[in-house]
Amino acid sequence: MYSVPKLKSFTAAALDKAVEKLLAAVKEEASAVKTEADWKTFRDRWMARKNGVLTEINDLWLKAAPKEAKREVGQRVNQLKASVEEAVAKAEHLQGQAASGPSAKVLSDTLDITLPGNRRPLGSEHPVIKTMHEIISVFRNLGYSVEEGPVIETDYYNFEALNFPPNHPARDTQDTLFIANQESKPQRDRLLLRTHTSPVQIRTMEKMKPPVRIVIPGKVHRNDPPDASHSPMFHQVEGLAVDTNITFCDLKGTLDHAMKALFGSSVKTSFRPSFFPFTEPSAEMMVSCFICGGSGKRGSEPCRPCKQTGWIEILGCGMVDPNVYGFVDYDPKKVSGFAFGMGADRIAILKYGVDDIQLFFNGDVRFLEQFG
Ligand code: 2NL
Repeated sequence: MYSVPKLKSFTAAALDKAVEKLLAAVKEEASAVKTEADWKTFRDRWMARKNGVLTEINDLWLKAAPKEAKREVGQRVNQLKASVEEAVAKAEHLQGQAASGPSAKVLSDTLDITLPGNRRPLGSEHPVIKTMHEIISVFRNLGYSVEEGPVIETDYYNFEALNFPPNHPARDTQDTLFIANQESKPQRDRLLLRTHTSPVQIRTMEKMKPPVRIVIPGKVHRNDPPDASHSPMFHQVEGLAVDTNITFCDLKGTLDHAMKALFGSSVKTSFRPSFFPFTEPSAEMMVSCFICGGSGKRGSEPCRPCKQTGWIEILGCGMVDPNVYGFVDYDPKKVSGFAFGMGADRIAILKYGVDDIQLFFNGDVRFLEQFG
């Protein structure tokens, strides 16, 4: 067994040799540790304050070293301490593993592989999200990219940059939910829940030069009391195309194609004049009723979704008002574009024949699991 020698010489070579012998001894003794009792003996032999090897080294090497060698000896003694501590910790770990050992663990964890597993029912995509994905995918196939943005917006992005001047009565049509206690801020910086996804189009035009082709899905909020056709939170998909020479024909062709892709190639589209502050001219697009095929009747019964008219209003659209370009540093003399917006919840209601928008948001699994 190793015992600490007195050093006759304190040269670097002599120190190296002594250190080497000591490290070899720790290694050898550590490898002999098998049980917890072995490990305790090993630890005390090397680390005990009284008569431990490290303490002896301190006395026999460091204290005995001549003044000029103390630095050198001190450094090695510190390194040795670290090595010994490491060896002791490692031996404890190995010893612990051997004692509780894989066999003991396996024995206590015996597994009956014939028992049935825990079934976790698969969820399904929410019908509104599913509808949004379908709409988005039609436009992705036309080369549009998808953008998203914040639900809590500033007055500037939700209204001002979209050509609603401060205090303009058009703002009243949006029943906006404002964040409280912001009177001290300038109006344009006040926060609100976005009433449409159009702010994301403004943000995208700020960072991207034309040509732009984007669709924006997202949640929006309005201060509407909930009923069968209203919810204070609902979903929109908006789109925007800005480039040189974009005309109303491009708008009609794009949206007619999109409706045929969504509702079937036999649907017809029809446009009628409307108003939005951010488009000029503006239109509402109607789709021939895909429930009754445009006849207004289902057998002898009146068709309810189209109110017997044979047409369903599906979205709003128009050519981007040149004033909007002024806010995003586009040149209205060089570029033109169209935009559109649709309510995803409304389209899901029509597609699935749901009679109450609240069913989408109550979280009743018996309703939601029907859309898997
Ligand atoms: C609707 C109508 C619309 C837009 C949204 C838009 C956005 C920008 C510029 C111009 Cl940045 N227009 N969006 C345009 C027309 C209609 O939505 O009924 N949505 C549910």
